[in-house]
Amino acid sequence: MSRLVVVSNRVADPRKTAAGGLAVALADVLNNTGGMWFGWSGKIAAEGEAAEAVHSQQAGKVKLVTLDLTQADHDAYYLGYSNGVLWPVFHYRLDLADFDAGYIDGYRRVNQQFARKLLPLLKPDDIIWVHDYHLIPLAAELRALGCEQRIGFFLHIPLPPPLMLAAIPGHDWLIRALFAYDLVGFQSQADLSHFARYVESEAHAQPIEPGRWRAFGRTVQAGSFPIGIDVDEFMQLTAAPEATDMYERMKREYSRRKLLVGVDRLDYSKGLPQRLRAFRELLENSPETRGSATLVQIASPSREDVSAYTDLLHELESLCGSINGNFGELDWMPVRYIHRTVARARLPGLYRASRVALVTPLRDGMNLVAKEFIAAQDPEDPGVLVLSRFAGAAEQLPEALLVNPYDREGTAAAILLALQMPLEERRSRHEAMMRTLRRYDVHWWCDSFLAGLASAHAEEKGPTWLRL
Ligand code: GDG
Repeated sequence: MSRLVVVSNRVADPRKTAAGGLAVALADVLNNTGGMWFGWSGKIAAEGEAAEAVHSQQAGKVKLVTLDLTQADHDAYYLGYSNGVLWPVFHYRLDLADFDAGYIDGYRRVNQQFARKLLPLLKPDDIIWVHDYHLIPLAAELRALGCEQRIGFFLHIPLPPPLMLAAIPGHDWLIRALFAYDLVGFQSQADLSHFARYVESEAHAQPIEPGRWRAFGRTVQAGSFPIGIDVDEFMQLTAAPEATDMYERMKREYSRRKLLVGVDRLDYSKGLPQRLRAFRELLENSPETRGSATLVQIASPSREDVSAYTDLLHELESLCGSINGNFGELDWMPVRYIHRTVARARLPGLYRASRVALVTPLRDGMNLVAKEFIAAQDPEDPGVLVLSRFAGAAEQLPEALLVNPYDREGTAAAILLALQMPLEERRSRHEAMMRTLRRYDVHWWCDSFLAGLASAHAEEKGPTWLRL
């Protein structure tokens, strides 16, 4: 069996659990198959020291290989281009993008550095799976160095419509680079259709058959592979002592209340201020919820070195303060806002103790919290998922209460419906969503992507890629 080489911006030890979609999703897969995981160490090389060395470490069956970045490369590649351009634009936030011309050079430089360091570590029949927006040009850089192995790419975040993509200076270069992969995977049909429209209209690619295009002397296959969770593992985690302890404590503490839960990285794509305003609207217009509905909002710290996040942090603190100030009673606080990471083992207990989950991103590739919440429920008395129609998960979970997070009144009305939903309806919606979660779990995601990659034709390698 071919060795799997995973490449992503950050590398996580698959034996440990961590906050963050990719680490959670890949841990299991890598553990079971063995292989290599290559990426940035998270460290900045000391001033004047070239970031040339690679660090290698064995984690069970998996080899972890990392490299350091210089401060300048980190600033341009990570903060600048990845998180200052691609993250906002791909989440439809052109207003937050900083198109500083220097960033794209740093982005390309780091991708070249990754390619140079990875190439000598590869075996001829390796299968390489590159993850996410930080590394879009990696295959093109590897091909330019003569790499002929199969390479797949999965985009964890959404792909915006063609005209929005076209706002990025150098967008043609970026999308052309995707043609160096044998298979490109997206989270949803919507993202795939944006790709199809872009390559046909902007790159004049020729459709060969559904999901297959030819341009720049190469053929690329693309498909929708919605990421799932490990349902069995999450259910086991739900039944484990830490989660049951958490569940019991929350049930005891909130025995007279109805608990709502939100668990997100603190990020503007997650729609947190809009969610809090919808919750305030609920308290204002549905007095029966006062003294009862309690929102526990976990906002785990993330990328706080990016300036847009500081504004968001202040906005959230001020919104929570004003809701609690205006509606709180001596014995009831409407919002519990926690700006810390909660231990993963405790999360399922929190989910299970909650009647409603608010998963209301303005745009999200998939959103695994929605799936974790469903998996943690008691099937006999399950909670209700209020889900943004702009999360990739909405395509798969029509049985959730789908909302437009920009519509404050509509979202508040859906939250009320969720709080009042009869048991029978809660059960039938939950049952339908569990069927989907089981069928399209993380193993399905991994197996179907890798099967697609194995059957994708690696055609016309080489010279075309010498000039990107
Ligand atoms: C990207 C895409 C896509 C959150 N807070 C805590 C915590 N978490 C865990 C959750 C969940 C994960 O982090 C978050 O995953 P999401 O899918 O919601 O979102 P992103 O981090 O933005 O991930 C996303 C994903 O990639 C996978 O492809 O779904 O659309 O944006 O697992 O449980 N975990 C712990 N403490 C916390 O406070 N332990």
